[in-house]
Amino acid sequence: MSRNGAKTGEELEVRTRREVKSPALYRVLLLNDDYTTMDFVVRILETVFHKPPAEATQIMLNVHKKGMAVCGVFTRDIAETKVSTVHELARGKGYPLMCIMEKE
Ligand code: TYC
Repeated sequence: MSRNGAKTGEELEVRTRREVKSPALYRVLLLNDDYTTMDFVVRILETVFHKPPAEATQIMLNVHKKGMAVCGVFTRDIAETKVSTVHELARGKGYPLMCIMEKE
């Protein structure tokens, strides 16, 4: 602190760097299974992840062939809500579809 009580340039710089730290990001992934229909997964990608139809179909096929695929990257609260929404919609239809999140 300087004599007049104001912060020095160095003190201001430290605070500024802490304030602009960006939030942690999480990948949300869909996992393949043998029971959930392809149409249902495409609908999830369109409605929950706001993917256009062609991209939703491509992501669904990647999950089907490779076992999993990323649907989007979000801050923690939003990623948690996406995972819960997918599970609620899937369980409501009796599908075992699994959705997980992992830190980027
Ligand atoms: N494998 C499923 C089927 O053949 C389709 C599917 C795709 C299931 C993606 C889940 O996350 C998934 N009906």
